[in-house]
Amino acid sequence: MQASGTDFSAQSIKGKEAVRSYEKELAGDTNKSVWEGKRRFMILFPAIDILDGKAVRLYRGEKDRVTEYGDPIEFAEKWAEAGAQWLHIVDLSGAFSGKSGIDDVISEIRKRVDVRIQSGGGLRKIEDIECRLEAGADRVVIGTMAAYHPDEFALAAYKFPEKIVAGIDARGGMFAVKGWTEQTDITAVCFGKKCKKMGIRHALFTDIAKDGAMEGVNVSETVRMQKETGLEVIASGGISSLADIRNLKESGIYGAVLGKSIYSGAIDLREALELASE
Ligand code: AMZ
Repeated sequence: MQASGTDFSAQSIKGKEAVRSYEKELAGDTNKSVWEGKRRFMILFPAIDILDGKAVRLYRGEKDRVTEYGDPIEFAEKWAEAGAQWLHIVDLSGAFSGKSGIDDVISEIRKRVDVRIQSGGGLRKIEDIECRLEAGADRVVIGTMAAYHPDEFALAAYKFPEKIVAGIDARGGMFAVKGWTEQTDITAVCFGKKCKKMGIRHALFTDIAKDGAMEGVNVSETVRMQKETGLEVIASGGISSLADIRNLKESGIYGAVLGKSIYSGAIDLREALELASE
């Protein structure tokens, strides 16, 4: 896909520098609570969820309620051209099967697009994490491994504290795993607190009931997660309007994943990025 408009690329470079210096600033002061300072902007993560090689959206994470959109690499180019600084790339096949399988797609995106990548789904061993990072991911999202292989997860957190994003997927407040087909008996907040103690700084918080439903984001639970755990939380699931983005930003939330809203056209990514970086 071709870039559309030179003005925007200038804006995009400026945006990139701003995100990087802001992140550096935060990284240099890890003990400072995110609530102590006013957040200047929120990072938006366009999502590319990959099922059987195609970019898709699921309704509430259900494998059978799928909408196909096309080639993941084309969407990576499209979202980067709109000015995204980060992509959120999920291996849904991997999340269901437990086998990591999109490293080649990540390398290809890395080659073609100047964008940072956060990626998860099916990363169940330290070697899976290492391969995804080597393929070009900047951060990896880990959920199931924390529940099933807690020692290995703790080791991963020790080795890559800045690169691990805690994948906190919640159904009815409880941590859900294995493509959201299994429920653990640990609360989402409790899991988040454990991750914070292990030195992890970022979390992706998904309210499963909202995901792909286009009914709005669960702002109060996202805020509670960020406040109670001290993690930098990325909201995911249900964001369907610019008002959702404004609410999250005004609540001091670190980031937000945009899925169905940008695929369906309900949100224009450029407008959303502008709003998030105002
Ligand atoms: O939609 C789903 N059913 C789904 C999904 N989007 N299941 C898992 N995931 C995502 C999580 C997280 O980013 O939001 O996969 C990642 C966790 O994968 P794993 O394999 O570490 O539990």
